[in-house]
Amino acid sequence: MQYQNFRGADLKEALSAVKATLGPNALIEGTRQISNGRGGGLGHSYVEVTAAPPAGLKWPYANREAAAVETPLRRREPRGQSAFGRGAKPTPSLIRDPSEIERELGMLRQMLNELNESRPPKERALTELHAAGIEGALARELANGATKVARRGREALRLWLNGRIKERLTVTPPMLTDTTPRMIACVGPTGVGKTTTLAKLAARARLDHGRSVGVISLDTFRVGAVEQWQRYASLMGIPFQIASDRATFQRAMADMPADLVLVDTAGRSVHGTAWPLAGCLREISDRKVNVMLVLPAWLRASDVTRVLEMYDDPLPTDLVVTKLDETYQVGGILHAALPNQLPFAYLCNGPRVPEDILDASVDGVLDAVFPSEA
Ligand SMILES: Nc1nc2c(ncn2[C@@H]2O[C@H](COP(=O)(O)OP(=O)(O)OP(=O)(O)O)[C@@H](O)[C@H]2O)c(=O)[nH]1
Ligand SMILES: [Mg+2]
Repeated sequence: MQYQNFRGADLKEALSAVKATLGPNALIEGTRQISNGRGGGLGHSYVEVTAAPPAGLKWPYANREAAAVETPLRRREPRGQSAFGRGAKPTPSLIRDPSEIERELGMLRQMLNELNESRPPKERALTELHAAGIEGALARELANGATKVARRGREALRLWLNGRIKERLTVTPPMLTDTTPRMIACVGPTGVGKTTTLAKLAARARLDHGRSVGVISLDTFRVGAVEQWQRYASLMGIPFQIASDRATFQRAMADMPADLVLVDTAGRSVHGTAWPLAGCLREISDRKVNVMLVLPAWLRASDVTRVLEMYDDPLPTDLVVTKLDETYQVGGILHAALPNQLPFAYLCNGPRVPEDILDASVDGVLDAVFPSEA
């Protein structure tokens, strides 16, 4: 509850300040007589009333002028422990009431919305897209034609933008239930969740769908990477092989009695450095091959472009978005999907194996990238 202090020379005056601001049904929490402790002409005292608005009355209350009598309390002192009442200096508190912070955020949001409403319609569309992390040429492309709908208000504009994104989103058909022999390789920067995603897929394919699954790791660089897979493989009861180049990859494949082969790779830090995956995949002709580019949900548009330049051989066929649980601004990943018509395959919203993974759906991606505020 939002308490305020009101002062007056006497109780009547303090109560009329309460009434002017919070109305006749204000909830009175307490009254105090406060004096500076001096007598005679130096003496000074007043009455302070602590009150809260009645249920249903929302800030900024009825009367702004009267509300200026006293600023709202930052944090209520426990009853009878007011430092001010004991004559000591009140100590400013660093702990703020969460409901107060929420209210201030709501006001800021409203102010920004009002500010946005006063902008030209096309700019309003761009502001909405930028707020979602969609930038530059892609934002301009999506905002094209927004002028008319933007005049119908923010909700209509957001709905329209949602539709514009939806038109261009694609998803990969489910792979784990499809019994076609397949190889799925995960590529992407270091630490984005390639190994974790493949472990989730291995567990799902093996345990939920009873598929025959095997894993080959081309990551012989990261300390502990091999041991991590050995542990996963023995827990799931699936074969695991290590390879470092085309020849060892071929040998590993020859020893791999599995319909679904998952290939783990190391993150690539410099473009042009030795990258065995492309050579390894060229040998594969007897199964479908998916090269899934793994991107964290919080990657910004400019970094997405840089990553795409690094991972151009083999060209990715699908996208996996990880770490959706770590951010609210997810639009950057559309910069990988839309311009390149890359379908989304999986969405990962946590590190737990195998729980935190979902088959991607158009609505799932939209909901993450451009959530409806209705
Ligand atoms: N919060 C969260 N953490 C994740 C998610 N996916 C993976 N992680 C965590 O991210 C960290 C890195 O995951 P890895 O799977 O090792 O990433 P990687 O891409 O294989 O990393 P390198 O092999 O070093 O290139 C681990 O601590 C994972 O538990 C996710 O969706 N959400
Ligand atoms: Mg890894």
